[in-house]
Amino acid sequence: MALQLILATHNPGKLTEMQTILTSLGVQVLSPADAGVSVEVEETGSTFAENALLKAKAICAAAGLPAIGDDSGLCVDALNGGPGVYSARYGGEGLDDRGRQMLLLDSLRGQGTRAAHFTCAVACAFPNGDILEAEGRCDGAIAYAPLGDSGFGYDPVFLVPSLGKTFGQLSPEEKSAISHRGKALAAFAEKLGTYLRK
Ligand code: ITT
Repeated sequence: MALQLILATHNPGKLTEMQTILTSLGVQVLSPADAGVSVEVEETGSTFAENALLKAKAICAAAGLPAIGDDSGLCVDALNGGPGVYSARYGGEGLDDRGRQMLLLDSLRGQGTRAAHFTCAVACAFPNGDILEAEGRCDGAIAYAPLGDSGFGYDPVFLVPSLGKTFGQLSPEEKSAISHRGKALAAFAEKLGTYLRK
């Protein structure tokens, strides 16, 4: 029987991407709602990896099943790596995705560099205490205006220079082939394969 993993996230955009990628790798995935758990995890870590592990451990403990957490964000060179681990909270509670995109564009006005990268850390916690972790990164630049309406979060303002398109202009398959999340989950799948063969 395929391994069952709970996706420890409340973000519908992430959930869809993780579901598609992990299902294609042969993992059977459940949302926290499918597993009958709802846990609010305080993201107190100072790194993506620490926060991913906090989410995975909390859901695993609540459900008694293996759980995988994703902590990710956009790191902008001209903002000294920010908003980074604070990407979801950039600009405060009152902003939606488009509000955060516009704030980012405003804060880069007049800056010499628009270089940026996305990072994604995933951590999988098993009920026996075992942990598997992986990370992925995607380099790019911040566009001058939002383009495209695919994806979620900062996708419309994240430009992939080699494609001349933003993540918001890519299909889910095109994004996952090069994205931070696609890379982190591919690295995770390799580790999971080795772990399950042991
Ligand atoms: P969970 O903690 O419930 O998983 P969250 O949205 O709070 O959901 P994070 O703390 O990891 O998750 O914040 C990540 C933020 O970074 C997310 O809300 C987006 O704004 C942004 N982000 C991460 N991956 C992204 C992607 O692939 N495309 C666009 N924006 C992304």
